[in-house]
Amino acid sequence: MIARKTTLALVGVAAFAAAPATLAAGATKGKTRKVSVNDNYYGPTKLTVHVGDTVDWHWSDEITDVHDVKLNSAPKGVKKFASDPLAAGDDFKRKLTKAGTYKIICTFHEEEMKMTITVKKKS
Ligand SMILES: [Cu+2]
Repeated sequence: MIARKTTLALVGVAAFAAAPATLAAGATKGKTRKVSVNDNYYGPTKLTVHVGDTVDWHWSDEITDVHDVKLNSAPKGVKKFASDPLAAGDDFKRKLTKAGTYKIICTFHEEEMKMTITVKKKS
């Protein structure tokens, strides 16, 4: 168990060292979870992450329509966010720092294009 922890710590240090200086601050903890933005759906539509993780929405190269990412409902105290309308190849990232349920919609296709993110406390 101790050996495993040491290995993980070393991996963390290596990742930190490899990160560009602009990303280093605040990037030491938490994972980045990718979500693809497609023509009228997010993939996946349900995602579970941990407090401190970053969600990286990536607009797929194949899309032909414009989409956005809007935080429609969130745990109390979380500031709402919204991306600009973006197109193929773009990214929008947000670090989620409070546990709870986050509901995301695309304002252009809000009837069909939505997702739910569950943010869990670290155990
Ligand atoms: Cu959309």
